[in-house]
Amino acid sequence: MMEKQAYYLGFDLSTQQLKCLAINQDLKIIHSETVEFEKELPHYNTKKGVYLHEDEVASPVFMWLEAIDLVFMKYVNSGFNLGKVKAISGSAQQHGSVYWTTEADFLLQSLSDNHDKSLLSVLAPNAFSWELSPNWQDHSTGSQCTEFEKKVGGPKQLASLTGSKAHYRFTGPQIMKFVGKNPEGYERTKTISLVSNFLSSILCGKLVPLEEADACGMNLYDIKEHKFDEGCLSLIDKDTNNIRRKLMDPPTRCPEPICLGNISQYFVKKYGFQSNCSIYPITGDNLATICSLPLKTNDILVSLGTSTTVLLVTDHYNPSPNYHLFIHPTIANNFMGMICYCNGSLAREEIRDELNKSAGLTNSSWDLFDKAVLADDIHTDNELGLYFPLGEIVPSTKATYKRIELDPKTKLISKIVPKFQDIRHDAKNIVESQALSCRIRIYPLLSSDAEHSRETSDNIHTKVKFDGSELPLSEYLNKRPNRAFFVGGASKNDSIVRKFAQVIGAKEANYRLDTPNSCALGGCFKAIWSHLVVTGRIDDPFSVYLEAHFLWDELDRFYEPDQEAWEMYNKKIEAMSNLEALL
Ligand code: XUL
Repeated sequence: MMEKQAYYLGFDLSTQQLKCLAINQDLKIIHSETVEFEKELPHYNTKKGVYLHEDEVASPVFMWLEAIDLVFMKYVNSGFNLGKVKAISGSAQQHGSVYWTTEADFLLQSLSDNHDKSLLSVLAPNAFSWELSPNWQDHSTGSQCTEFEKKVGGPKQLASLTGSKAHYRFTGPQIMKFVGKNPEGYERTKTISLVSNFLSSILCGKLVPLEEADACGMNLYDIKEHKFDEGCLSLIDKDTNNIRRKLMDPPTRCPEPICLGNISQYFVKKYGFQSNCSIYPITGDNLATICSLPLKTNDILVSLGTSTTVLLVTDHYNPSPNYHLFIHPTIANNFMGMICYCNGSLAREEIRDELNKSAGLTNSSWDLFDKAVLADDIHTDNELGLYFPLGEIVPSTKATYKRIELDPKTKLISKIVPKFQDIRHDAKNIVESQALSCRIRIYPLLSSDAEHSRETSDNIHTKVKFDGSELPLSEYLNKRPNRAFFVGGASKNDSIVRKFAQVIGAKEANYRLDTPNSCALGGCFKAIWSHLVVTGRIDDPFSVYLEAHFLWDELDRFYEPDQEAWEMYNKKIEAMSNLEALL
């Protein structure tokens, strides 16, 4: 059957590598190729894909051009028939910007007649007004961030307008810094793209607009009005029409599957694509990650890596300086919430190592740690600990450790203690408090129709405060996510993921998945769904399509919701608020 021959590609242009993943029409991964920047393109002399000068971090754009040719070359060399690819989308590291000259569009279009050359040789000499792209790890825009917040009345106002308070890495402050440092460079810049529409522009062989969801990572986009904010734009350029033109305003709206065009003849002639292979807007990596799983409103995704990141889908726009909100790339009238923590696996590993050391072990086995976390005879009901070997974002604090004991009756702090009975208690307490922190901070993001559970009369008047906002405790007992999806290294660890699932308390199901492909796979799903809608084969919304066609067998449904276990942690919320107040 014709349909059986259809392939879809999803790119992931991340900090350290360019990946290109292929799926077939059954959503099965059939091929993958990767270019690792530091290893395979060593002549750029990057460290893990970036240049680092004090607090400035940037990537060479030319390296990305070489990587794009190289990844397609690898596909061809593997015998993969790129002629069967119907559509391409993908993901890119967020916030980075690329600066193009007036000649760029002509040079991109001239690629069609230059398939015997490389992208680098056609574009590098004259298409870019700056050969670098600021990276999300950059920390050099402190003064610009201050200006952004001042302009709109403070961090809260900026978050309310753009979905986030000012962040060093966000594109608005980064462009403002570029203009200040290099006014001639800005003058020579005709167009500024994000990394996402840099990649789609190369694939299309013409400059294509920003993608709206990724544009929410700029501190420039008014989320409610779906347009750039004049005040924020004016910080970059008093002539706001000028900067607006450079940003190719307006961005492509989400979640409409808008086809940006067909793939450039350069790739058709050089690598064997069909001329009608369609390119769909590429989005940011976190946004693509939520498209890689069948997440719907009030579902959450917890990434248990070096740091912990919580992503969730909500139809409730409740912005705050403590987290991020982006327009959802594929689900209408929904947003992606993102909460970032610094302390994740490193903090847990510290306790694991101490525990092993105390038992005379020198290895890094998780056995003792796991046993302690799940042990019924280690009682932590009246204990709570915060373990921040690194400074933390939420709650905002410098590196610190704090342990408290609770009064068994009131469940309020009875005393601060230097340590617990033994390190096994720390193992249990660190996982419990990390999970409890996620649970508390997810709450304000969930939509108002999330499940309402029973309210007990004794908590109606109790107020708790987290990250500067005070709410009745009962509010925290009202809402629960529907489903929780756990990914990242520690999702393999039964005890950690089980405890997280128990404390967070998703009401329908808990799944886990160990995949290095989330971002690229989200791109593949965006490509296939967009293409099927645009060509009139389906008219399902993205979430309906993915729910029906997702390969559920690849997920591990591991812990069935347990109301009682969830309720147990209700009793610790007030103490957690008091403990954080001590920081
Ligand atoms: C998100 C962020 C990072 C990059 C990584 O705000 O800065 O996740 O997108 O590629």
